[in-house]
Amino acid sequence: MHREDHLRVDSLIIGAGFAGMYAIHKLRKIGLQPLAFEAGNDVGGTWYWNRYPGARCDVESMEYSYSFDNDLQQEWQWSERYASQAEILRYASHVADRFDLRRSIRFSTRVVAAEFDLATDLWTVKTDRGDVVQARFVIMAGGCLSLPRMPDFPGRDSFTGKLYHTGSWPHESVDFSGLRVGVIGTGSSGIQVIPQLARDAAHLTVFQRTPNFSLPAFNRTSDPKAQAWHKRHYAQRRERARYSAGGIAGHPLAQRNALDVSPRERENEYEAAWHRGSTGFIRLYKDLLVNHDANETAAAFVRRKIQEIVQDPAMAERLTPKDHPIGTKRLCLDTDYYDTYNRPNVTLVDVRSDPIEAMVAEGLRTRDALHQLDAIVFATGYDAVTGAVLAINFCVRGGERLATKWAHGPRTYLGLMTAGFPNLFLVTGPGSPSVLTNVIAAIEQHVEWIADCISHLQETGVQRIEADPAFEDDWVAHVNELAASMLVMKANSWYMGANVPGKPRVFMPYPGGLGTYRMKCADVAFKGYEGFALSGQRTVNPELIVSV
Ligand code: NA7
Repeated sequence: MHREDHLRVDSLIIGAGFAGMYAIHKLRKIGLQPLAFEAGNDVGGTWYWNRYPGARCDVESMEYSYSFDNDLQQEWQWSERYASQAEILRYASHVADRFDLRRSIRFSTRVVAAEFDLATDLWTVKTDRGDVVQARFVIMAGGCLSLPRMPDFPGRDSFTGKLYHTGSWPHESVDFSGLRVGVIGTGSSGIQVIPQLARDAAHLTVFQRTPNFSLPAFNRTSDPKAQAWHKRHYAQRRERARYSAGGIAGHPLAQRNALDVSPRERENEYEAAWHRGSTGFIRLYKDLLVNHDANETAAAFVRRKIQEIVQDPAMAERLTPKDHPIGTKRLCLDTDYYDTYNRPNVTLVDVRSDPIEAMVAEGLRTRDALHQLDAIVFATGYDAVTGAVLAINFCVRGGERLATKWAHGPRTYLGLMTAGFPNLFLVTGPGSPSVLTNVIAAIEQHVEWIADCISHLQETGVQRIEADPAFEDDWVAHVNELAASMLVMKANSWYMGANVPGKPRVFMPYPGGLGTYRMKCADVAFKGYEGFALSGQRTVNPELIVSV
């Protein structure tokens, strides 16, 4: 038990996933003594919770890793092209050991509320274990995909079998052999877990609402020569990633429009890109994410592939996405996903034509059938981007609650701060590139900007920073305009909050690309933190800051 009562720290970090871990390291570097609260009992965030069979990153390991320390990136060896959850968690643990991060983290502790006092310029942060800590700065690093969503089907408690959610999977291994298993959801998590469960279970029933586009990952054991080459070129590769749209050096830099290329050449290029096994597929041409006809050439190619792989034409038809342009929902990478539907022990239920009506003792009842199940796996996603932020009662003493301010959708300046809530920094917040990029690259950019900003405040003796509402309005408008000019608005995606009933439909991430965004943030800092109000001279005696 580690209850902290009325401790005061210079900086408090919420979450010890990749964002929180780097924030601890970086803030220490500028002389702060941060304290972090983490709900899990170890580091890793998403990779701590998502332990479901088949969980794997869809960004190549050489890129989905920290770039801030050259020794770390040179010494760590990745065993596969796309790392498994277990390997990424080992990496997170290694980083925590290497930089001695755990001494600043209080585990198994969830932040529940945070209140800012305008009189003292301090946040008071409360946890579910009774801690009460005051902090000058709060850094929200709770992740974009960390609040699992479980649809509220009638009769959920009456089901007598086992229930799982991919986003909060048990730590002990789960044995599905001989069982009748149901999976609800065919997003990235469903697409990864389904082939694994089909192999293990006696029978697998997939409940699909929207078919998704997925490409084969062509995952493989790392080639030592390729890894050595990559390491020799890390400096250039990382720099290229930092200024790329998706934070990934290996993605193609599109030079042409799909519609300017002959159908035969395009087909050849799609075929080659398919075999490269990368979400870079959608960056092959400049117009794929902005022009419907261009997008349709790529979508049609993938639809044909699905029809080729899935042997039963009726099944193939049900698996073929038609209601959204390719890449406007997260493009999935899989291992044997479509082929899984050729197995005799797999059934696909289209819950649009045959909706789930209730959970019952024996399984799931849809309009047309009773599906008898021993276990149900919810792969139903998250209250994404804003869920973890709004799960904490952020408020200003005697003033507004963040939940009220964001009732019609999140509002931030640069995704970094929200007006009216001083000294609260968001890592990969709504309005920043976050989930549209290699998230570790986005995290590094944010944490570095925040650390530079706090450093500047410390040096100039300023104790309060907050976003100017007018700049925030302009930023929100800018993000909306960008999104409106792209095809992303044409999908009912979790980027839009469309998967959570009642959630405002707002395109949440910044779709202009990490490189462009990075330059905007740097420019704002260069101009003396343009669009932020800096105020208040330091009044708190630094000696009151307690070591943690
Ligand atoms: P996603 O991508 O949000 O996928 C959730 C899936 O669950 C999706 O197919 C949903 O269908 C389906 N779903 C959600 N609610 C229901 C109900 N009520 N009935 C039937 N089906 C439902 O979450 P993931 O965990 O797969 O992936 C999230 C991100 O994590 C991923 O993009 C990577 O970045 C890592 P829908 O499409 O909404 O019709």
